[in-house]
Amino acid sequence: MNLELELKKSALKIRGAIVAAIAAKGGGHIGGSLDLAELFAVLYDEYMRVDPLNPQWHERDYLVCSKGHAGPALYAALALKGFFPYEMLRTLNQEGSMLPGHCDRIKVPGVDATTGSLGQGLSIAAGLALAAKLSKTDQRVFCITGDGESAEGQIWEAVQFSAHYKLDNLIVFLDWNKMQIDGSNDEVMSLGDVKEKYKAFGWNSCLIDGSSVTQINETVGNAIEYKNGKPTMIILDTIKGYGVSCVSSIKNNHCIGFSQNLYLQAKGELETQAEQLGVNLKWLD
Ligand SMILES: Cc1ncc(C[n+]2csc(CCOP(=O)(O)OP(=O)(O)O)c2C)c(N)n1
Ligand SMILES: [Mg+2]
Repeated sequence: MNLELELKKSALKIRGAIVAAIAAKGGGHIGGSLDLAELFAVLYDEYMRVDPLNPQWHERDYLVCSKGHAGPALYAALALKGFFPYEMLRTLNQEGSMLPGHCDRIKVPGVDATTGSLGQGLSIAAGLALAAKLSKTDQRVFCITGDGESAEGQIWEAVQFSAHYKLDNLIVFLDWNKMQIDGSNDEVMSLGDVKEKYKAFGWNSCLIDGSSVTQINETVGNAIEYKNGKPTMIILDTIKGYGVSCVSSIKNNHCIGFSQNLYLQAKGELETQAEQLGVNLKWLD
């Protein structure tokens, strides 16, 4: 089996599901969802020890999507893994749906933390990681943060806490897409040398290409194996809206309306990629 190809196929399916769900709603948080497709593909195909038939399994690994507006990406990955029927994605963020726009632990099978109020998820993840240590389980906790989100002071409290408690079962990703809701990070709140900042806080820290399934796969594998008493930060160099050029070329693609025209362009692009990789994408129209 060609692992790289299989992971690329999974990422493409996730991207297709994100576009399908957001198009069904007529718009949503697409930019910061699309750029996480490779990460979700690697995590759910290779590392997350979870059971779609028993989402509350006590010994599962946890994933906290601290940038809760990437709910569409997490839901896409969960639907493709069989946590709930793919067709449910059609109801994303609609009245009465069990799939709210932001990640919801109560309503959505497989979601481990309710997020959307930025800055809080890393604290939840650190608590879960400490609990796993105290319970002497080998559970791993993954957490996804945003670069704009990193302006929240609570992030840095949790960073300090995680180093203090030597949470080497905690692996955190930073979606470094350089953009937030109102513009670039450099305009709104510069992150500076974030890799060095994490090191200075006592973490392992590295920067990789967030669009490379191979780099993500190798780095996560190494982070799981490497136990030096420190939590790990993996900074993902990404492009907001990555993989669908008619979206990534929109200057502010944070949360956009999805016209039929834009949908058809996005679908066309993804279908071309699907043909190249030999994947069947499922649309919801
Ligand atoms: C505490 C809090 N403040 C403000 C917001 C509004 N908000 C939603 S998304 C967002 C930008 C987040 O930027 P980033 O973390 O870079 O995520 P990306 O847009 O790149 O996915 C903001 C400010 C929020 N959800 N929570
Ligand atoms: Mg960002």
